[in-house]
Amino acid sequence: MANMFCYQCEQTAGGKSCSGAAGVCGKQAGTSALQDQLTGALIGLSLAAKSPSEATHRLVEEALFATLTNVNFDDGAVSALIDAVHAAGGYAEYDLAKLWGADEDIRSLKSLILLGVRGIAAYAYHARAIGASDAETDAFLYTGLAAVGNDTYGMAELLPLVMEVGRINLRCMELLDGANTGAYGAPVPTKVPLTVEKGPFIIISGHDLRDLKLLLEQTEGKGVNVYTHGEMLPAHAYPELKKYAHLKGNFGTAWQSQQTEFDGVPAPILFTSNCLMPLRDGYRDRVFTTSAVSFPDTPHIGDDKDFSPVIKRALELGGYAATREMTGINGGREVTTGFAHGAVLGVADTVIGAVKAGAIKHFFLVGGCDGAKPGRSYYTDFVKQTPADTVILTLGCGKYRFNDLDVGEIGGLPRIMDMGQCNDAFSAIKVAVALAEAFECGVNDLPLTLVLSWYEQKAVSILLTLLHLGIKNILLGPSLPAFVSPNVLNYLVENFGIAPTATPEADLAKILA
Ligand code: SF4
Ligand code: SF3
Repeated sequence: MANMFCYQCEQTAGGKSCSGAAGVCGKQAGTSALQDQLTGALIGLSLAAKSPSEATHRLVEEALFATLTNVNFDDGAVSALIDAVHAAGGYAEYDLAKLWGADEDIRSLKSLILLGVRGIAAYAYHARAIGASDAETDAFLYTGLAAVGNDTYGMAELLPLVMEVGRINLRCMELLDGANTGAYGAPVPTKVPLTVEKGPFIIISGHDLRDLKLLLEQTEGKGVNVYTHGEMLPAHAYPELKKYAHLKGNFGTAWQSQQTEFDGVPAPILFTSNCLMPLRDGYRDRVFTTSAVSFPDTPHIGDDKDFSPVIKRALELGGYAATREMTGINGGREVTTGFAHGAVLGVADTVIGAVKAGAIKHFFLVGGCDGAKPGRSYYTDFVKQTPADTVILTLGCGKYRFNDLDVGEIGGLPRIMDMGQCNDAFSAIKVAVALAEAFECGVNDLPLTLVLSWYEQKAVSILLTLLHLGIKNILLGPSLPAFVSPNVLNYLVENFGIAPTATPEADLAKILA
């Protein structure tokens, strides 16, 4: 088996690329080659497609989603997607070796486009699952992929497209926000216990709210409780989901701890999207996947969304014999979520009043992905060291570093406000724009600093959205992307003031100076 090349996520080997027999995430070289082939087929389809059908849009989204970090480890599933893309017209495969071997600046810009398009596709996939789509977003997936396959494109053509990824992703996140709130109601601030009650239960992970809704319907009255995991936590705040009494609480912390947190758990685990890690023996026989997620020899729930095998397994395993007290990483026993744009803007007068009265001096958006690197303790330390007259907005799974901390309140509002999943970054943008309007200034003039943590490709598309909006001086950690070449990094630093995180002490001193 030839060696692989993949550098799409933050934990890439040596900060450069995974290039051996397997990646740091556990992706095998053979799977990586198939994912490259799938991407090549999608590029071929994009160069050929004239007017793709609705079914082709869905296929393209699912195929792109399957190449995100920690989504699909199953060669059979990736091969089936390749066949489907061939059948849809993508038989002339683009050879991704040309991309990986290109001039480093071209490779860097094309990687930003490709990885950003992967991120957009994930959002579009979730939105389409609840019946929402956008023609401009659909069309751009092909435009972006075709650009990656265009060997004549230079900086002049690629740089505007990189920014266009950000604009389209904003549209797509707005679409998903409208679809989620339309289907499940506007989130309301909600306290979520970390305790697991005795008796049969199911853990549901990933980002897909529709899968959760269907699972709640199918488990109702069956004596099986449901616990969210990872990025599913914010689901507790949606009225149409929280109304189910058997949606009990949240299990565990962020994705990178699943191999220890799931060890021996007496319940099945359903993965609806990233982040899935290679399975361990302590829980291998109780994992189920659905949608774009797949793992070899692991039961996969298809489009009929019949979760009865998962429910059956929950009843067989039986759950804990007695209530099990669990905590977050800082020892907290509950977390709060539901501060989406509707909830925050609902108390906008209080927030604006507190700023004008000097009770709130600064806002931080400390958000993004979590991950395994020890350097990610930066985010816990940063939040712990923020002064009492500052507010921390957060989103994504990076919040598990600090969401169980009790850092107090300002004017009756908690100092840490969880706006939702990474998929809800639109909420943060909406709040920032509304604050700027209220204070009659630009977003960059607000007392607001973005301290972002990235891991996978949705974070790439969100970062490009922030740049498209002209947001400056973002702090990015725990390390800079390997796919950003020195010249592209210089461009980002000169035009947007992006900087790597340093230490919480140094960064806070600089921000609050
Ligand atoms: Fe490596 Fe990340 Fe690619 Fe996995 S997704 S192979 S860890 S760069
Ligand atoms: Fe997390 Fe994977 Fe990115 Fe959705 S679940 S933020 S890392």
